[in-house]
Amino acid sequence: MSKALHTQVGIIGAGPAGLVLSHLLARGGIESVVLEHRSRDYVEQRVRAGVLEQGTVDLLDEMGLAARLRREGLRHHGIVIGFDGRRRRIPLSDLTGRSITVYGQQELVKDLIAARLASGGAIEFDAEDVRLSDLDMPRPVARYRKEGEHELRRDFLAGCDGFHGVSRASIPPGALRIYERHHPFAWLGILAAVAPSTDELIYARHERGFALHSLRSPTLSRLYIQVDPRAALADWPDDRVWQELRLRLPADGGWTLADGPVLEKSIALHHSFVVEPMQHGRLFLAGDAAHIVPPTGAKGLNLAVADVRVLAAALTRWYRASDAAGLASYSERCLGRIWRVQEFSSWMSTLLHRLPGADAFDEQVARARLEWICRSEAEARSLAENYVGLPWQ
Ligand code: RFL
Ligand code: PHB
Repeated sequence: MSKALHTQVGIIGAGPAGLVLSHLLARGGIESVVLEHRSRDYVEQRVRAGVLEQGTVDLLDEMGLAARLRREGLRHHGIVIGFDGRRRRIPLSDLTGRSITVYGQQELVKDLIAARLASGGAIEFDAEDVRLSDLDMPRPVARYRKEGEHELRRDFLAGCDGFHGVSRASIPPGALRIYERHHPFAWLGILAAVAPSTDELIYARHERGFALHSLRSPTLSRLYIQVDPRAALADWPDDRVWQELRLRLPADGGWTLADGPVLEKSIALHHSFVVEPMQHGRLFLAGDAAHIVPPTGAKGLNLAVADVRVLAAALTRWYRASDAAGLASYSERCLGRIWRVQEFSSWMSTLLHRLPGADAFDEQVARARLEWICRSEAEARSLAENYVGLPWQ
């Protein structure tokens, strides 16, 4: 028999991790409230990820949350690797039987918010100055300000508030082990109102640096170039970005890149980070609050969803059967996948970026490595398996 289900879980952050968790908990009959310090409009407009693994899409489908994603998302069966001025295709679906879907993170966030509110779920936007305490107590506390001071006492708190959130920062520093690496490059990303010049993502290595042509819809393109981590947006007027993309993306077979108005432009530093354990008392960390990967493998959002899938199952077990085993092993279960993805993301980054100080020798070795991946089915399959996503455990 399930216990009486009062509002049990406080979730900090209405990003993919927090929102998917609130849906998964609702499915298990567990009530939650999400505290988000930004406005609804802000979180729905924030441009970020684009690639969803098949496992992520299947989970959303199973939960009845993928209707628009299925209609508007672009299902891809391969990616293109560019080097030496040529394009080579990695046939993801032929190699793995699985696919990826390109769908903007902000579109997914819109869908998750709308569905949660439509089913009576509680999301408090504009919840300012969130503070967490009593993490070791049976009922930890989240306080916040929104037209006055509020206090939430819940059975559990889920810290889904991203890398800069308050959750991880509320844990006494000595209680966590941090693993971290700052990479010597960044991505300048643009969202442009122009039909994509490609049907599949192009990841290009070039001696001037990495470039990526991604997509959002039949009329929207998403593109990235590797820039110096000290670069400022002012250094990169739109014309310069398009010119650099043209130099770095392979133009074999007379291929050309169409440009158009730039709707958004931002710079993201590359950072790898893992915190262990992903729990302190009754606070559980999930998604970017617990780990960051460089975006080259397109994994951050997918990892966030994988975490909350494990957390929701553990919490459901606790409420349904008074069984704490799932909660006790939450961190360990998640960390296996996280470290695998860290390795893959670092490997993809090293494969495709030009490191500062790299010389002609490094370029030749990188070329040979890419050539081998495109020639050896075993190498290509390894890339494809990791890229489409590991099966759930
Ligand atoms: P989020 O999305 O950062 O959401 C956290 C939420 O918490 C709120 N928040 C707070 N709320 C209350 N109180 C506080 N003190 C708070 N502090 C923060 C924030 O406003 C926000 O709403 O974390 P989450 O949910 O863990 O999701 C992680 C993903 O957003 C992230 O990993 C991905 O965007 C990474 N990523 C990609 N992942 C993929 O799986 N596929 C991709 O193709 C992909 N491309 C990317 C990416 C990340 C990028 N950047 C910007 C680093 C491309 C780029 C360029
Ligand atoms: C994106 O479309 O935003 C995107 C695609 C692939 C990546 C990272 C980001 O590796």
